[in-house]
Amino acid sequence: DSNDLTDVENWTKSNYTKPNPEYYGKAKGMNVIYISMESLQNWMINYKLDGKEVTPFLNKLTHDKNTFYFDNFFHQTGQGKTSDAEFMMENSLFPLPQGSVFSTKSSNTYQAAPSILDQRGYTTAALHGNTGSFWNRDDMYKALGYEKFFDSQYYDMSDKNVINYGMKDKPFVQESMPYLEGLKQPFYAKMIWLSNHFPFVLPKEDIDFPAADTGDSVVNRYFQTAHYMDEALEQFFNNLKKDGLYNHTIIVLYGDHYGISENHNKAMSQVMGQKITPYENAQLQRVPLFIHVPGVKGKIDHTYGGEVDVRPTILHLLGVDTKDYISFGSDLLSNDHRQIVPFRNGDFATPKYTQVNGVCYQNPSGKVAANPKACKPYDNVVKKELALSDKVVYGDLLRFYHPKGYKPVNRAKINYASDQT
Ligand code: GP9
Ligand code: MN
Repeated sequence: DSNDLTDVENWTKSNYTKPNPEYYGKAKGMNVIYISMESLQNWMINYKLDGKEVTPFLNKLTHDKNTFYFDNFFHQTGQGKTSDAEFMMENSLFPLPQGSVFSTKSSNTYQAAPSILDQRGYTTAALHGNTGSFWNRDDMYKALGYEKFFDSQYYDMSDKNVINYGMKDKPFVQESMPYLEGLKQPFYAKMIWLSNHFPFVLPKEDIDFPAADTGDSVVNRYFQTAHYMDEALEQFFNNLKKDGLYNHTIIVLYGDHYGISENHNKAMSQVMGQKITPYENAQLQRVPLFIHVPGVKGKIDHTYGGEVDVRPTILHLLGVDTKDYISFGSDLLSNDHRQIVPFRNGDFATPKYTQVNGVCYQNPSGKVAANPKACKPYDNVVKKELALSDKVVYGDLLRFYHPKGYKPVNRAKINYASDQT
């Protein structure tokens, strides 16, 4: 009801983080490309298997002069996995405590990043080498305001190009280039990559890295698919440099969620060289976030944050203030950024503490906090945020909310059939 919306408005207004003037609008008018790096966890960055870097391209990118690399960034997904990550990145709302928000709440009103930018003259497109109805994307993307969706109908899905859930990353990159290059600029595009997906299988001819030797074949193969994705990322960056898009495009790379579940703790303890306790498992929920911004000096940034924080970060770089939009995240580059990272189950991470299954641990020792109340203030914030975000989604509250100058998405005008474009 309208009281709920008032609570939500009050909460997000009082938690608004002012943009950092050093970065605000520094990428105004640039294109944006998001890449969902399937299942990539942050411990892979700079990890060496038998002395060999698994992700040499990304490792180099951590030091790129125009790139921000966030190494305390966590996924916040629930059962909706990849789609939950997409939901947070573009709405700055949390996904649902059960089930997939993409599957069950696509008829809601949203004020997602694509629709916000569409109204500022951006072309918006999603690219994914799998059936468009997976995770109900073909319906949800309309609600988010995507004008175009290049799904499997647009790709050559013959056997040589496909493994597991869909297109292998390298042919996906090659076939996506003409679609990206064909978009009227400025554009906002997101690509959902697939090869590094559980159970991490690749055809022999694509394997270019040794498997690990942990006795757990899933964990062993994870290094091979991650390496393959890293090579495809390098090809993609080279393509963007060749076609000239690189110099005026923000590129956001993020790991959507964990790849290795707790069922593999035994192998993971060998990989990490330590026992995987519940505390350690929570630390492993870090996923990499890279933001390449042409002309802006980047850095390795240790700020704590999560997927819900990305929308205000990117919009502020583009010079779009977010104070009129309902957001549960806060700009990672702002000096006022709130370093409390809620997990979807109500636990959380902050620079000082990690709460797991309701137990408060001290960082980085992982010892139970001496003061049993130490986590309580954060716990209150986290519970409140999740509850308010759930009210927005379950109550479809954004249909009653009218941001200044924002025109609602007109779904009837959107058609993703390949014979329509
Ligand atoms: C499938 C891809 C993988 O289209 O998004 O989904 P996941 O299982 O990671 O959610
Ligand atoms: Mn995924």
